[in-house]
Amino acid sequence: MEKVEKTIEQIYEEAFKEIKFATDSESIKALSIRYLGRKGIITNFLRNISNLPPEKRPEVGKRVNEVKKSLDKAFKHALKRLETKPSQKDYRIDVSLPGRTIQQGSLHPITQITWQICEILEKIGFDIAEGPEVETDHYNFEALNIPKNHPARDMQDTFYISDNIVLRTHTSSIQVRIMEKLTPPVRVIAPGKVYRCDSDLTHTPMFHQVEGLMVDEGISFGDLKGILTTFIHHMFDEKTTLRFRPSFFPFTEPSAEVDILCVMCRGKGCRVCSHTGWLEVIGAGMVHPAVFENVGYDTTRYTGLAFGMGVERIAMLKYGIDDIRKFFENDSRFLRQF
Ligand code: 2NL
Repeated sequence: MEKVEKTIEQIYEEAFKEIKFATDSESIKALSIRYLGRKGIITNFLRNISNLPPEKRPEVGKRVNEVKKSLDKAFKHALKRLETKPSQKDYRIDVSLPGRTIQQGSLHPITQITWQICEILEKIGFDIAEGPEVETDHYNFEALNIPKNHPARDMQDTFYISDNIVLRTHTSSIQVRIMEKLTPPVRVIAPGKVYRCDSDLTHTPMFHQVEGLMVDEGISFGDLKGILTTFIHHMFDEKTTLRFRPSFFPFTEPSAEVDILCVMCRGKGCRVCSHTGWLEVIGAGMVHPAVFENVGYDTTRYTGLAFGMGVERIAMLKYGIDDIRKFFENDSRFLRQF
């Protein structure tokens, strides 16, 4: 008896499982016949009840009828569900869905500003030169009149590969290579990545520079002022005036820091210009005779002007960005804006 009752429960459970896993109405119909048909499993069960002891028959009969009713209901339900759900082969294309787009890339803001700087200087007559980022002590320091005990050589500022090999700390090294190869007149700009062991709100270990060099007979500080004034007026606007302040670089004499009228407050004083009204953007000067000696140029015949600027600094001023690290986080929400 116990066995018979367990079996009807097992059949009940199995039937439900089969209904659940059926994927089309045809298999539901087949299942329905297999369980509830004239020669079906449940029908057979009812027929065999006469083999049970008489006192058990009403109880088991009642249960089998319940199962029968329940399964009948489940088959009908499953049929309805499967007949309204489209099968794999006739899914329709939803023409109202928005299309899948691919994100379009663009030039990095630093690349854009580098190209803009180069374009202006090319129009003034400079050629573009490139060179290695891993340099020898000779090209990065020695030829540029930076003596062995100069602070710019400190382990803190320079990334040393070995005793004699460094990551270039400025793109002047490119210009030294050019001077060793060519005789004046020389007019080159040297854009590129440079490396210094430094990191905070305004410094990253890698940044970009554009340097300029012009060597010929009769090049004067007046030429330097004219070129940089024209450059700034094109890079910003004509109202952006310049101020040349005496300074020092080992590779130029005389040397100057070039300030421009603050592009944010126009000289009134603000947070960006530290309330001075001026922004330091370019270092410049007349090429030091020692540099010419090092590359074999006749110092009695030639003079030269040189200047250097940080691209990130120009980009920050042009776009009003106050943290240099934004350029290198590669957050597409930031980069998309340029
Ligand atoms: C700065 C200063 C400067 C130069 C770069 C230069 C190159 C040669 C010879 C002489 Cl081959 N000078 N470059 C000169 C003065 C300043 O850059 O503050 N840069 C971000």
